[in-house]
Amino acid sequence: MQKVNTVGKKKAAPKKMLPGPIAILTAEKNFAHPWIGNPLANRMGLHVGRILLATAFDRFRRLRNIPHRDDRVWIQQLRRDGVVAIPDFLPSDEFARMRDEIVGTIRDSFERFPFQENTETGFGQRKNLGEIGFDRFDGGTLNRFLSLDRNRTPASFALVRSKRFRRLYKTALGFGFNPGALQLYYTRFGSEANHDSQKDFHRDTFHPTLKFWYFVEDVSAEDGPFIYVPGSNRTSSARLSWEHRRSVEVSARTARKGGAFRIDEEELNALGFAEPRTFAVRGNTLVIADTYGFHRRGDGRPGAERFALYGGVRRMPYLF
Ligand SMILES: O=C(O)CCC(=O)C(=O)O
Ligand SMILES: [Fe+2]
Repeated sequence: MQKVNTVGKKKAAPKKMLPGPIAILTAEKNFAHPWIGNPLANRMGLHVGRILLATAFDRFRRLRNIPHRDDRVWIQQLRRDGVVAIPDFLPSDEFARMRDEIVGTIRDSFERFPFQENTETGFGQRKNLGEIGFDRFDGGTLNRFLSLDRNRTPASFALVRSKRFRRLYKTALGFGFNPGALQLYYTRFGSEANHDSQKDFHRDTFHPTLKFWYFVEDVSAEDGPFIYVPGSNRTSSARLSWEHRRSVEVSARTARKGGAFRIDEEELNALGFAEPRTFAVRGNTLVIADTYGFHRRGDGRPGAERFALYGGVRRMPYLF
């Protein structure tokens, strides 16, 4: 019989937060921070002010980062909708190499670090996998991140340093990025008996920022595709009122403060957005999303898998 290991129950140590008011000028989003989550300051519009200032910085960054003509349609779509899917991103021979490397490296990692059932609820703690990466659960969903390495993953290592990729991602992000922050990303869906809160609509943070997934295997509707509400990256007055209401509510709480606000579908409708778009995509598709817009992880059947090259570079809101 197969032995099922379990990840321990211990909660992750809270991330260190910058002390004092300086945090207001950083990407800090956690309302547990005494300044960020100050109830009076938020009633008076601190949170909304941070959003408006971040939006102004973003506008300026866009003006400075004019897309190359080959990237223009994608960047325009990304800026307008907050999301874009670029199909057939690589020529077929390069794609085949990437797929073999990414799927192979991820499968090999399970030889060395087998799948372990999870007993924690919510956003789990990181579990290191030697020098190669780490696992983290969202409820029943396993996220495995593996670092890129010149020898172990030469094709991925080279892709994220290639001229075309760097140009596209830099223009999208608004400034240079550290390719060392990009990883292989494997997602394995589990049972909803242990709810995955990434499957609830939310926005990650209060300012425009990007994540990308270059999927190397098809992601069907049953494989838990990424879902995004087009246009929800834009800051309307209705959105600002919602943000204000939520900031006041979250500041008043004593627990579960966080900073990645959840939203239900009724509220999304009330904000007047278009229908959410589901990114069931073919392998060789690059999906880029501004996760200030509302999104969620689709409902994958248990055992469904996604294989991707991934970047979640959190942009500093008040830098050019
Ligand atoms: O895995 C996904 O499809 C999206 C999860 C998510 O919400 C995120 O990465 O911010
Ligand atoms: Fe998210």
